[in-house]
Amino acid sequence: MNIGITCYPTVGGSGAVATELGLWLAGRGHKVHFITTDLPFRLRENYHENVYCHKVILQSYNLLKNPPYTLALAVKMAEVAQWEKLDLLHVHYAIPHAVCAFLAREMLGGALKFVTTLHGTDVTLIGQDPSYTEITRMAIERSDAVTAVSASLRAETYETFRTTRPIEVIPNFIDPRRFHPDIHCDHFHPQARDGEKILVHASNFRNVKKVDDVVRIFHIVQESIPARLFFIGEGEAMPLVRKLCRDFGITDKVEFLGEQESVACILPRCDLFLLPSWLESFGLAALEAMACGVPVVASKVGGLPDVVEDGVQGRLLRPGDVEGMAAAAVEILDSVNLPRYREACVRLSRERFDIAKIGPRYESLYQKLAGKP
Ligand code: GMT
Repeated sequence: MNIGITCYPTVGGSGAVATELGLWLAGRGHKVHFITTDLPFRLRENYHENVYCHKVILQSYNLLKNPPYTLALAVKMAEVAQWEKLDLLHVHYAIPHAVCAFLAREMLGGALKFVTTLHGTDVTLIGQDPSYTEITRMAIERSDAVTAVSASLRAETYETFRTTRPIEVIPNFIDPRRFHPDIHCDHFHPQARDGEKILVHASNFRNVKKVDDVVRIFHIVQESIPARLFFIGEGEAMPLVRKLCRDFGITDKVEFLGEQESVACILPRCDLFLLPSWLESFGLAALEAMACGVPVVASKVGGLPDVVEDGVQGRLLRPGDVEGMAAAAVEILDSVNLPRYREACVRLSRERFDIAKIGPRYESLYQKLAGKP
């Protein structure tokens, strides 16, 4: 099949899912056309057979304050659909991508099918802003198929948008050939010093991730065991995070690695992943850590209970319960417990979330929509 994919190319879970899925589909022999403003971040490393990238060019004019992304993307979608004879278009993150796909289909007189995958804040945060609710509801209802990454996100979509549109839950996934505990990378991978345990957090540092609590948790943990904290990513919460590290006097124990192309090279060296978010529709970053044998301490919110079984691959606590999360971290990092947690993480990620099991669900949805066997 010829499959179009639109996602945000910047660092983020929805872009990671879109790109990993595209690579898997390309490996299955489909022609995959990314339609984005930039190369998606996980595509930047190599040349990939069957993968094509169509860049959306944003023209700016004096009259306009911002270049109209939505229109430029819709036009590009229609153009690529026609030229490349797309069987369908799969858009990741409803705002504004589902609206753009709807416009593209209108431009083509209905000759384009599109699937919308809901990822998280497109429903739980931005979608609930009254300025966007109605248009997002329209785009969801007019999609040819809608998927959500967790049952909790599906339930919230029904509640927020009062839609009766069938929504299929297709969970996120990992490729165990890329995310596993024994990966050996040639390039930079920081190490622990003198038997320290490594705690890690990776995200786009938006306020919803509650990264300041990562610092608070780490501050308590390092008082009882030798430990280091790795931060992977960048974003709006960074100034507060750095300030807290200074206030606690722990800057020498915290490494800011910034945005990294290959988290799969860093995670296997870590001992515990912290994700104390306010909201998390799935928690792909936690799943990727688990696939690398790293247990998780996270908030009991959204889709995280589907990814982490409390007490088995890690612990889930109330968001904001810094002391509880720190105590859970110390318990997991105890050398008597850690191997059991590590082993459970790898097992569950492979049993339930291997792309070889999840990818075919998207593939059969596409086949049904495109009317192709
Ligand atoms: O944070 C977002 O909503 C954006 C999105 C992204 O692109 O980073 O993250 C969401 O989608 C991921 C992939 O499906 C999920 O793993 C994240 O849990 C989800 N984030 C939230 O719900 C906060």
